[in-house]
Amino acid sequence: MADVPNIVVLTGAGISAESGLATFRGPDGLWEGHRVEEVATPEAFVRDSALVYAFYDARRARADEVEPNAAHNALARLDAEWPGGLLIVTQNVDNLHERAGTNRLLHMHGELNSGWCQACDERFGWHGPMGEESACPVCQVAGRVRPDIVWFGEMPYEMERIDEALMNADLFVSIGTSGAVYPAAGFVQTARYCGARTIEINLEPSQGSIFFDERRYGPAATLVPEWVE
Ligand code: BV8
Repeated sequence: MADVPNIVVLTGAGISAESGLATFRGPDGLWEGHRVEEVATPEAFVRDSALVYAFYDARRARADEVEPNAAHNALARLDAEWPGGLLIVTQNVDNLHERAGTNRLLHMHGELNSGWCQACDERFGWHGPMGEESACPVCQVAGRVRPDIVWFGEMPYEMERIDEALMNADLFVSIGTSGAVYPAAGFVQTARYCGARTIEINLEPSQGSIFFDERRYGPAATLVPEWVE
């Protein structure tokens, strides 16, 4: 529909904070003393796979204990009702957007509830703990299953699809992200360069706040429903 604006929304850990999931770089941002950049890497997985498996097991279990909040629910309403183009790109690996009912969704950094077999290269749903003894449900090989998560130094998923959406966006809204991690942190510049209006909704100014036309600071569970309405 030509006259209805196309929207791209980027979400980060801040949208899940009010559901009770820890963010990466806030006061609670360390996991057992480790920064996410130290644990979420292929090198860390080779060096100490038990630590990396435990990191994701803990987050997978925690994500199952919490519920989507008003911000996730507002985006699901937008998804259901918006007649124009809409793509919600999340950096988050939890499934709170899906559980709120959002369909036009893309996990650019992978998902906690997905596994990836390094023997047969298949991906599949995964629930519960994952470890060195885990067997691939497709090829049955044990000991080659890893979290289906995009680690630092790895290429995020579906970048062509994201770039296409950013180039066609009339509105780009960033919610709950510090703007610390690329390429996600550069999306606002691409959208702006291609003519989109840009809005930042966050608890505090992100590292890219200067690139936004409009900035709304406060909790996502309050500000996102206000923006969607
Ligand atoms: C790649 C999965 C290339 C893991 C993640 C130097 C300069 C520039 C770039 C680089 C560089 N050195 C290295 C790089 C590249 C690197 C990068 O950007 N590093 C950073 C640290 C400098 N990027 C990569 O490696 C990426 N890949 O570049 O590949 C390539 C090219 C060709 C071929 C192959 C490869 C891959 C990056 C993906 C890494 N994986 N996640 C996991 O989740 O375990 S990133 C990780 O950080 C999470 O996914 C998280 O989503 C992401 C970003 O964090 P945020 O979501 O923003 O969370 P954060 O805690 O930081 O902020 C939360 C915000 O919410 C805060 O601002 C806070 O104020 C706000 N908030 C809190 N509460 C609320 C709230 N807001 C509203 N309401 C609230 N209640």
